[in-house]
Amino acid sequence: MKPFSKPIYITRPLLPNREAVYRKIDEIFDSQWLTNNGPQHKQLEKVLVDYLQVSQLSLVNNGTSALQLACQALRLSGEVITTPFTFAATPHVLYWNNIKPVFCDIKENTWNIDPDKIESLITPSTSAILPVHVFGNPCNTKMIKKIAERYGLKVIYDASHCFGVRINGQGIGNFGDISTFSFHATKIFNTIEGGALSCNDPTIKMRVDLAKNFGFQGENSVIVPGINAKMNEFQAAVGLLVLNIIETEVEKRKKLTRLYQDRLNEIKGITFLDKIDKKVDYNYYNFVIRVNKDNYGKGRDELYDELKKYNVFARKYFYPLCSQFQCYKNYPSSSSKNLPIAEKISEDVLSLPLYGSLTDGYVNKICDIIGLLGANKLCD
Ligand code: T4K
Repeated sequence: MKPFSKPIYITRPLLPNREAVYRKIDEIFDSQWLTNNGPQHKQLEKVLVDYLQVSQLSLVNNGTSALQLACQALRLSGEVITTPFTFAATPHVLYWNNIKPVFCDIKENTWNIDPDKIESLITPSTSAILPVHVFGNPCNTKMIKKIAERYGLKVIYDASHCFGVRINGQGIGNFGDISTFSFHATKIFNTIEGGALSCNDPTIKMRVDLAKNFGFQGENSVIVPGINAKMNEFQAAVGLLVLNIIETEVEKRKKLTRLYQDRLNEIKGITFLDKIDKKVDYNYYNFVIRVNKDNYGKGRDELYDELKKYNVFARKYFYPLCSQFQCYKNYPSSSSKNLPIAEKISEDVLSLPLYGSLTDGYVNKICDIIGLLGANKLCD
């Protein structure tokens, strides 16, 4: 089979209509208001409260800042229990807040933090749990809430992958003390770079809004040692336009996901998370497979390398585990003994290209290639 004539990346940004962007730029130029809570920012904040069905929301300049500010607003310290199967930003923000990340293993069937393993990691220094809704699959929020209440811990959900996801019709940003979102170009909803925090408590929102603007309250008073984490007007304007086309994008990705699932079901040794929990409205942000070397005939790394020869640039999210990074690998919680499932999953998973402008034809060809590389082993 011939390689694709151009590179097929893991994702492509969801871009709004170019003319609509030009009109927004005109609006911004006319207003001469470029950042610091301008009209585009105010409008995006307002419409996202409705879209995400949350009571309080603050926009910020990226998802990493959202996590940083969440730790500050909740006054976290000591140790925070989190997952090693996530993007580097999740444990790094703890480190930057002088908090020690404590890594907890994940569940084999969800790839999210395993609530049954959290309690044994709690010490007198633990101040919070920081779970990640990995790849848009919601964590077990009920069990995590129970544990947090029992031990008086805060909960921050890293919902970077979860824009628009709902559980039983309830927006994902309603769980825990704070949820954080990333609006990076590679996410399903983007503001080029950007992010947000949602919460139920207006006092927390007030703390975040102060902290993201140097701690200023009015012109002459600084009441906390804040930072600059503001979203500018151009980013907010792009967000407003992207929001108009997000539903169509989700539908397109859903159809492509179903096609991937139908096709890959035929191939021995390739599995994936089903995303068929009836209680959940998914956003189909990405599509990730798990490769079983014995059954498929090749391991994940070989498949990744071979796909490149066909111009398909899959990604090994999340490998290596955060617990294997140089800066964290000597922590007691990073030991292989503590993280057997996470270590296995991170060696087996591969994210495949998924974005609305990908065609059925491309997905079919990617599946044909995967079938071919697995030595034509079809399911019985
Ligand atoms: N928490 C979690 C769980 C996260 O996953 C992330 C970010 C964060 C927190 C932090 O949020 P931010 O501070 O980033 O808002 C990408 C993204 O940069 C990162 O946002 C994301 N997670 C992570 C999972 O993926 P890279 O370094 O792998 O991206 P990169 O530049 O290799 O791009 C991937 C592919 O996307 C490219 O091969 C091609 C395509 N692409 C990318 C960009 C930037 C485009 O087609 N156009 C583009 O403009 O981290």
